[in-house]
Parts: sequence; structure tokens; C-alpha cells
Amino acid sequence: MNTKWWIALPTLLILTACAKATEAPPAAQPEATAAGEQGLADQLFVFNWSEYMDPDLPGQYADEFGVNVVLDYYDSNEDLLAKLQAGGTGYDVIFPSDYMIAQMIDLGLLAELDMSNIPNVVNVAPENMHPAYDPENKYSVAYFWGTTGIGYDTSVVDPAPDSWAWIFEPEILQQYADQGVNVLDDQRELIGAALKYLGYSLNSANEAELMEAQDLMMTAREYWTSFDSTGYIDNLMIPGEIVLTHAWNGDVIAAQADNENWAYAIPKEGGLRWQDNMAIPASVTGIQKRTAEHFINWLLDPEIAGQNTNYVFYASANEAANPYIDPELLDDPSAYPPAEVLAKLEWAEPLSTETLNLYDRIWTEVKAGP
Ligand code: N2P
Repeated sequence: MNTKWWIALPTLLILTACAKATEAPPAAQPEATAAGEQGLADQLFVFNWSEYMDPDLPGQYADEFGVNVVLDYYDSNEDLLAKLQAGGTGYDVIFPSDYMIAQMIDLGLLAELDMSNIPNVVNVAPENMHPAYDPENKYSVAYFWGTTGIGYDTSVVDPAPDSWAWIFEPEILQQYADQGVNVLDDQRELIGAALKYLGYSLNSANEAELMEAQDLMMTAREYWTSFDSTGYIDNLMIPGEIVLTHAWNGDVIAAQADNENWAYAIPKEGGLRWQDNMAIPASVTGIQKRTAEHFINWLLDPEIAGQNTNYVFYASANEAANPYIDPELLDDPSAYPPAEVLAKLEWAEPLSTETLNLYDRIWTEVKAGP
């Protein structure tokens, strides 16, 4: 043991003090990054539907701003909600649909957007602004909108479907089952389609109507070869894999670009109309939130939004993007349906907890089968 430490100590203190005064070593600074110089985070975590963003965009954004965009995908609004509720923090930008925005606002899961960071919001078409589910656009900005109907391979499915019977009636389904019939793995979509076929609202909270819808799905399910809303887009492009599918319009238009036999129909009973949105989870704050808003703003740039639309084949909510959108897509009634078709469609509304529990139970039974 050094007994002279109390003699050495004052000298040491003086030396340290001098060193501090004369040549203070620079505090360990993180290396300045391209993103950091612009007040942006180095990384941004984007959680989206699959096939819902041009895969070139993350790289373009990284090249321009030095922010590395990390992508992850969910299958449905309910899947997204479950991941956020399970404490799935770490996602900076998410893309919930209309009714799910309302549900997430209620649950306190969304951050209020600072629109001074999103000046490109002026590019969104007036009809896509101020939706009933977020009237002041406090939490969300529209991304794409569309419809849900039936995709079919015209070289096989004849006559052309004009009704949800093509998804629910055994005598029609049995003609195509061995060639592949897919339904969306999405509870509001599939239960909603069954309700529409039966002549009810797709927001029904009536137990008898919902039981009838469950019976319909239970009978039809043996002819369905897959419940898939993610990989089905790729499968539509594999000849002979699927010939008939419950589908989102843009996914069928994408398949059509690859194989012109694909066609899209909205059943005469009507169906779902939806609008998907860009939003930020409530847990995202500070520089991370600023970066999320910066990315949303960049996606709202007319040229970028046009490029994105041309890749995903969904109708853009961005009106200023129109000059950059492929005119053929703008003219395609499957992407931009005429007003009389839109008038037949219903929006999904948020449901009460009790009704949601009933939908969950039905969904579990339908997925599990008899
Ligand atoms: C695209 C998913 C579309 C989302 N693959 C429908 N709300």
C-alpha cells in the first residue's frame, strides 16, 4: 500500500487542472454524419404493407439525406396494431388504414404530426384530406386509396365474376378450387365481404348477421386454397398458382402488368373502399420523429409520389403527383373507379370492443376450420 498518496495527490490535482486549462482533449464526439448535419437521425424504421412502396425509394432517400431506411412488413391492420400494443417500439413510420387510424387515436398509439415539417401536405387532393377518421389530419396524411374486390384469370374464370358468389358459393368455387382460390388473410376484409354478399353492412354489429356470415365462410373455406394478403401478389404472377382471388385492386393491376389475363371486378353487392395513411407511433419523439416527418414529407413530393404510384399501381392521394403518373394507370377504372362505382362502396368503421371481440372469435374459427 502506498502510504504517500496524500503527498502525491495535490500535485496530481494541480497537473490535472493545468492539463484541463491548456489542452482540453476534445470530448468523444460522434462522427458527423450526412444525416446528422441536416438534423436527421441516421436510421429510420419503416413498417408497411408488403409491395406498398417502390423498393428504389429507400435507397434514393438514403443517397439524398444519408438516412438509412430499414423496412419491415405487416399483413393486416390488426397485425400492425398487435405489434404496437405488444410494445413493438422501434417503428418510426407506419401505414394504417382509415378505421385503424381511428382505433389507434383512441388507444393513444399515434403521435401528433408537426405539419410545419410536412409542408408537402398541400399536395394531397382535397378529397383525401380531412377524413372522418382524423378530421383535422392531426395524426395522419393519406398515402394511397383503393377498393377491395375480385381478381381473376380471364383465361380460366368464365363467365367473369360480378358477385361475391365467386368467393363464397360452393358450386362456383368447386370449378376453380384445384387451380387455386385465394382469400385475403384479413378479418375486416373477409368478414366484410361475406356480410356484403349477404346484403348486410360490412360494419354489422348484429350477432345473427355475423353468425350467418360465419356459416357462409365455414362452408366456402374448404374450396379456398390459401388465406394470403402478402405473398399472393407474387403467386398471381406464377401461372397456375391462383386463378381467382379476393383482392385489393392495385395488387391485381400489378399482376396484370405482368400477365394481361388478370382482371379486377367489384361485385354488384358492393364492397370496401379504403384509404391508407402515413402516421407515426406515439413512442417516437425528438430527432427520430423529426426524421419520420421529413421522410413523410419526402414521400409527398409530387415526383416521388408519382414514381411510387407507378410501381405499386394504387391510386395516389397526392394530386400534385398526377403529371408523373403513368396516364394509362390514371385512366384505368380499376385504379380510379368512376363515381357511380364508388357510390356502391362502404368504408370500414371502427367497431365497439364488444363487436371487435365477436369479429375476433369468428375470425379464429374461420381460420381454424371445422
Ligand atoms: C398492398 C396492400 C394494400 C393495402 N399490398 C390495402 N389496404
